[in-house]
Amino acid sequence: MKHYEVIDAHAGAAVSGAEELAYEVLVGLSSTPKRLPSRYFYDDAGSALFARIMRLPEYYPTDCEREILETSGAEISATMERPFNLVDLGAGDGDKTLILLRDLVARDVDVVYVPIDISEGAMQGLVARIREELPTLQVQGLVGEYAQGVRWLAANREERANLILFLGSNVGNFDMPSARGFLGRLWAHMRLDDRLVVGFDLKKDIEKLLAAYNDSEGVTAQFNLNLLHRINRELGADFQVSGFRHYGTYDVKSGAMKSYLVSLERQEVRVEALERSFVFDPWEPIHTEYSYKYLRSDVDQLADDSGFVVVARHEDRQGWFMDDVWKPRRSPKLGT
Ligand code: AVJ
Repeated sequence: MKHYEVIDAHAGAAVSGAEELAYEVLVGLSSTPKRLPSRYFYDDAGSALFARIMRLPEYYPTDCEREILETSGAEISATMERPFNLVDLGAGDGDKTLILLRDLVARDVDVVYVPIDISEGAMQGLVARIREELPTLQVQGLVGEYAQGVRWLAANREERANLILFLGSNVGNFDMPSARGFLGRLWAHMRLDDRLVVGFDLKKDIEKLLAAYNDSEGVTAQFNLNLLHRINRELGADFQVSGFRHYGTYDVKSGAMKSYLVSLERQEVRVEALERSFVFDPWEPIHTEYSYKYLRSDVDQLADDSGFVVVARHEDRQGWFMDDVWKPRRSPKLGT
């Protein structure tokens, strides 16, 4: 295996990235209420904005998870037999994973780092940073969606065990049925000696949640609005981005932070790639993101329902965030 290979997992796919985005925009903007999928936040510009969000004082999840990994990272990687792969789903800038990687390299553990991210720019940045900081570490970066990460697991099952990271409460973007569906698919492709680390943002003071998703510098607003810039760029649309406002709200019943883009006026937006227009009424919302918050009992239930046993649970001092270590609950008769 080459040291710094970056594979474009979308190459050779039946449908191009632009066609998929066009399809999602067609379906989402034709729906009532209108919606757009949050995974399209993460083009190179959006990933750079999210890296800024992670450094905002109000965005507590990153600080909490960093504290957890600094305190318990060695214990988490010690759950693995060696050698192993560290598979990082939605690695982003890899800043938090580097806490684990520095420790593994210092202890000379035989580990291959497999970051997976949909932003090519984020992946190039991450690989360059590792080359600089940890030049002996083997890295195989994949540019693609989570599904490509699952495919990678399936294709490499015979090789080594995997410590799979799904950090940052990325799982919170899924509603409950989709979370069970995705984790269940991971379960089906895991070896019995694989371990999954899932980051969950816990339910807390609603004022803290609202501040984290409506930051005072307006970076989260830019991040949300970038979705419209992206559709303008990639699909030849003519969204007047200044005619929309970011709105982040907490839904107590479902336990989710929900992000919207609200149209401030009546407008008609042409999407050239779709050869059609969409009308927005004044104050009409587009729902763009869920970020679910969990009770510890919700997490127990989710693990059980998607085929896992909780083997360890690590929280920050404030009890705001938690990294859970799960193993697949499955008879060896089903295969390793
Ligand atoms: C990267 C999905 C975990 O939901 O908290 C941050 C993205 N959105 N601020 C989250 C996000 C608005 C973030 N995740």
